[in-house]
Order: sequence, then C-alpha cells, then structure tokens
Amino acid sequence: MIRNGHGHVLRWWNEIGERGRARLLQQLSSIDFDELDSLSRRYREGKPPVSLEGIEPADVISLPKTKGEISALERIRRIGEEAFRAGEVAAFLVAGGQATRLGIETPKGTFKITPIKKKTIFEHHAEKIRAISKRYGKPFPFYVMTSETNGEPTREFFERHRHFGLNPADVFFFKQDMMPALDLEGRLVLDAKDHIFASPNGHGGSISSLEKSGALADMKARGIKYLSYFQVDNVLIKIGDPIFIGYHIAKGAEMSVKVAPKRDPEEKVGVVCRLGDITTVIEYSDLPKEHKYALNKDGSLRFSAGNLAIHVLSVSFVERLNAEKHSLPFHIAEKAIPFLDDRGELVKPKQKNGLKFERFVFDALSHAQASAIVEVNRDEEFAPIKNADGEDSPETARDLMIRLYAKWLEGAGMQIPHNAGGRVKGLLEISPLFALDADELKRKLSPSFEVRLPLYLGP
Ligand code: UD2
Repeated sequence: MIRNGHGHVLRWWNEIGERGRARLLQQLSSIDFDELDSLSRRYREGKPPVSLEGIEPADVISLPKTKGEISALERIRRIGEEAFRAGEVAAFLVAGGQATRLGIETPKGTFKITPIKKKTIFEHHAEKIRAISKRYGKPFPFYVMTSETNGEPTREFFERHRHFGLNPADVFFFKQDMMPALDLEGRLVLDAKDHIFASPNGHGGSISSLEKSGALADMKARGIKYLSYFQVDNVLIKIGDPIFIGYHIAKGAEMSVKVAPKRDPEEKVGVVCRLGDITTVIEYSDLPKEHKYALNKDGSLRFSAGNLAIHVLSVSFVERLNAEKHSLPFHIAEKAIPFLDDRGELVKPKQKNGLKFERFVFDALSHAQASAIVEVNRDEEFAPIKNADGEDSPETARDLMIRLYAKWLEGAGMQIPHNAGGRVKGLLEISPLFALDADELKRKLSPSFEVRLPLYLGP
C-alpha cells in the first residue's frame, strides 16, 4: 500500500493504538501514489511553459453603452428570468477553502461583514437567495461545497441560525475531496502521529464532488439546468443574475464567466483569452510580460479580461465532464505545511517547506463547447475578502458595499453626504430582503424619503 520513500508515515505505528492505525490505514488506502509521484516529478523537472501560440483576447460581451444595447439587454434578462420562473436555476457556493490569509479559525462565511447590522457573510448570501426565490416564486436551491476542514462547523452554523430563513430542504451541503501535500523531497507529511497532512483539492474539485456527493442527481431530480457559481468571499456577488444566466442560455453556453478590465498589467488575476478555437483562462503567473503589457491602439490593455471567479455552469456540462472522465489538472504551489518533529510535536513553520496541489474550476472553461464571457462593472459585483487588512480586506469590502448602496439611493433621487475624498459620510446598509438591486430600491422608496446616516433598510 505504501510506496518507497513514504515509509516514514508509519514511524509511530506502535504508539498510535488500534484506532490510530485504522485512521492512518484508511487515509493511505485513498491515496493515489501514481498521481502524487507524477506531480512530484513535474515539480522537480519544472513547469513546462504553457504554449500561448496564437493567443488572442477573448470575445467579450462588453458593458452596454448605447440605448440600443441597453434595450437589447432586456431581451437577455427575460431569457434568464424565464429560467428562474421555470425553477431551472440553483445557487452553487464553493466554501471549502481555509481562510488562512484572513487569519480566522472558523469558516470564512461566519465572518461578520455588513456595515451596520454586522451580519455574517453566510447570512448576507442567504438573504440574497431568499429574495430571489421570493421574486420568482420558485425555490432557489442552494448547494454549498465545504471540505473536511470546515464542513461540520459550516453545517452547524447554518443549523444554529435556522438556515437564515431558507428552507432546509433546499440547502444541500457536500464535501470536496482532500489532497495530501508533499515535502520538497516529494514525501508525505504527518501532522499527527496517525494522520497525513492533506488540504482541500481546490475549487476545481467541485466538478467530481458534485457527482460523487449526489448533488448532481438531486439537481436533476429538481429539474435544475443552470448553476450560479460563486465564491464565499465576494460580498457584492449578484447571485443568480438573470442577465448573466440569460447570456449563458442565449449563447448555448456550457460554462460562462464574468470579467472586468484588469486594474493594471500586474494585477494578480487570471485572464480569459482565446487559443485558436478554445476559450481559456491563463493564470497571471503564466502570462509572459510581452502579453501582460501589450496594448490596443487606444492604449488599453490587450489582454485585460480579468476573471472574477463568477460563473454559470450548465448541469449537463458537469455531467458530461464526469462522464467523459475529464479531470482538471492539478496546479502546484509551494506552501508552509505543518509537520511533526522528531519528538512527535507539531511544528507550524513560517517558511514554505512543501507542496500543495489544487484543481481550478476555471480550467473547465476550455472544455466548454460554448461560453459567454460577460463584462461587468467591478465596483458593483466584486468585493473579495482575502486579507485581514489592506487590499481585499473586510474594510475595503464594507467600503464597497456602502458605495454601492449610496449609488442605488442616489439613483432613486436621494442626496447622500460625501466627504472631500468622495467617501460616504456615515454608514449605510441595505438588506437584500429590502432590495436586491437599484431598480427594486427605487420602486420601494417614496420620493419624499430622506436619508439620515447611519441608515439601515431591512425587511
Ligand atoms: C481566486 C482566483 C483568482 C481570482 C480571485 C477572485 C484561483 C486560483 N484564483 O483567488 O484568479 O479570480 O479568486 O476572488 O482560484 N475553495 C474551495 N476549495 C478549495 C479552495 C478554495 O471551495 O479547495 C473556495 C474558497 O472557499 C473560496 C474560493 O474557492 O470561496 C476562492 O478561494 P481563494 O480565496 O483561495 O482563491 P484566490 O484568492 O486564490
């Protein structure tokens, strides 16, 4: 069962007792040593350069500018709304990651985020899902992918909070697979005397786990055709955006992606582009300088379609990928990995001492027969929380939420006080159960409504 070079994982065999041995054996039996060996070889030999021959910018559906484009959008919206009314859309959240950079021990979704009521990220997402379900008069099932590292606490959190008003029968939790890490010599790492260190296998693990967990079968039984895919940390996400779903359907797409122009050539986001007939995402680290800095005639970046990690996946596409046994490639990252020292004590190093392996869901894009690449306004849809402070932190996300709510209120004719730097002078929060978007807000507020900050608008 154990390959040469990994025998050290049995070092404490005589100390760990019957249960420890069973635990270790069970883990060992699930390890694909061939796969690990080939990944370790790939790391040693260095990554082969990605062939970018014939690379072209992706065909992006740009933000509508003219009156004609804006009214054409209404047709697209109606297509998406029809799918909702037919009960064909579900929300799909990937939340199996570990929130290491945010530095919290609990699942990221339990982080308190909204500016006034301090609702958690999970509650904020759940309110959007309830609001959408109410709007279209249909259940809007919610599939949540967790992992071994946070599955139980996530489920318990939802239970403790009565699923934030969602119907528990419409919330489906499942776990993705774990992937063992290796040290820099290509050997497994123990993080307990009876346990091999492993981490979630990346959001791309969702493709196979959707099937294995029975989630896909559940979707089929409910008549779900489209999944509105999002990441836990984006608090501005428009879950189930009917325009995005509409484009996906109108284009006969299997997988679609929202993009926004990159802020600058070095921004660390993947770029959606075309290689021959194939639409794909090239990671920022794989995009050579000559392409990163290439400009169009008007001075804008030639390869600028930044991947916001917001997708629509057709259920039939996920089924097809599984049926055709397309496994997405593993990406290799050097990371600091906890290990047992010679005395059997856990060490949490600061330096990178090993390799983690993750599949990325956007690698599925190149298998899609068609896709809609839709440009959106970043400030209205993207506020990721990655770090405890500074860039992409809770503070920047709250600020973006307040700015968006202010824009909606101004669109409804209200006056909002700003300071000299353009920041809103106070706190604002609009629950998705009060208004999901600017239009709904405008319909709900009478023109005589006066804004006094702090302002919370809730159900
Ligand atoms: C991701 C994208 C990046 C950009 C950014 C936008 C990758 C590799 N990069 O950055 O290009 O689009 O998002 O915010 O994806 N997750 C799982 N299981 C896992 C790993 C992650 O469910 O095994 C979830 C995680 O809970 C989170 C999401 O995937 O909801 C993204 O994970 P991340 O924050 O680690 O991704 P990041 O910051 O590398």
